[in-house]
Amino acid sequence: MHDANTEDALKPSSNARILGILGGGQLAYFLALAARRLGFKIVVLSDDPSHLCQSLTEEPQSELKSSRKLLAEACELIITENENDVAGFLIEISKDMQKKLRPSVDVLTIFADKGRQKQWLAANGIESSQFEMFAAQSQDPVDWLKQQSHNFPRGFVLKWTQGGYDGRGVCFARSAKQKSTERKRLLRFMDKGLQREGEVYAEALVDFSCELSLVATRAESGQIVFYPLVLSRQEGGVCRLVRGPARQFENLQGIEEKAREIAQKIGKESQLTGTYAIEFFLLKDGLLLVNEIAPRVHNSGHFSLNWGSCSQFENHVRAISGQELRSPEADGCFAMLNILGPETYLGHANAPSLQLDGCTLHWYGKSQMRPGRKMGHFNLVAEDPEKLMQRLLILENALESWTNHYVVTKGDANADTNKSSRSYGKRF
Ligand code: AIR
Repeated sequence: MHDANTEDALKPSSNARILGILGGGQLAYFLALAARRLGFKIVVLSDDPSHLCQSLTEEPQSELKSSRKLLAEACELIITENENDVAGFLIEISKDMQKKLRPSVDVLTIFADKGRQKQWLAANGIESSQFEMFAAQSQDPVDWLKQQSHNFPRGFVLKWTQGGYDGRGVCFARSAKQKSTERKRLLRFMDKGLQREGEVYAEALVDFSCELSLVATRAESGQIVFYPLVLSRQEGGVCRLVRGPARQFENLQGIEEKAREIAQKIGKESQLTGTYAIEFFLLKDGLLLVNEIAPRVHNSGHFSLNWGSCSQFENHVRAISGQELRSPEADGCFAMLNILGPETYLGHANAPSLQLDGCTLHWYGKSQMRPGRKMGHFNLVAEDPEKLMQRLLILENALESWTNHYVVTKGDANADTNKSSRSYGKRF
């Protein structure tokens, strides 16, 4: 990824503080860009030599390149863009070096593991859906699955505690009565999760009226700023669209206040430093359940790159480096539409081109497009929800044409183009 307009004139001074970022995807890129603006030098602790932050990092000496441990030594502070790498990284580095991590190792240990996260929520009296851990040492998986059908007669979701994101590591068991093929599918999923050195749990399928997300940033001093509560639409476990502030689109009396209270409690009880995101289910009776917490910047906060005075990325860097946070409030409303690889295409892709008022494209420049892969996103702003929805319709149509081009380009007569375009053709 290279954004010539924003990266220019960002050369840090020779004695600048060095910030290490664990991971090198789009979240790392936006973090690196914000940190460079705040005067940091960036070192990316990624095993991927073609990570997305190359234009923003200091070229490390070649002997350092091979070792994340050596790179980490050079950093004053270390942040992570992606909890999947955390456990392995902690093993690589000394206890002393672990002190450089923000949020702290204790916080990452709770929230980087979805099972621990559920247990922590329950222990702290924060409502989330019911769940049951699978004890691989002592329980038979078939018996356990049968038991879950009784525990959750309306269906359940199996989740890996580690290694899941963007729809990976999640498996729906919709029918309580498992036929043998269904059971095999669930057992295969459990097996894969256990092979990843994590655990597996079942959680109740929730009949929600909508999905909401709240991004907040907490400083070490306890100062906290909230981004507006947003409505999110997930497709196949992947975030597709975010709209906000949610209160401008739906009648959600008291819900934003409740979400902020929960966020405040999570931040305070865990002593979390930095930006974090909480995904919620809003039930039909008005109950707000925490779905998942990400102890980092999040896709549902990408709108803040073009709405408000301080992005989730900048506030994250401010928080972890002891700077005062900036309030992100602004007028108007916004949407964020993810650009996902279509189901039938694998290969190179060019950015979509579109001229639309209030619309900004963020194209990540990934070398390969894969089904469901996040290739970029559009941010859209408007004065009011009506105007926003008009623009969103135009944007959505443009994205559908772009997607169809890749479906057709593949030249596969059997490609299920209808299926692919249908998933892009949803109206919001
Ligand atoms: N990411 C991390 N957790 C969830 C998401 N979406 C971001 C991170 C990570 C990148 O997605 O920035 O590095 C991985 O994207 P991909 O397309 O390589 O799987």
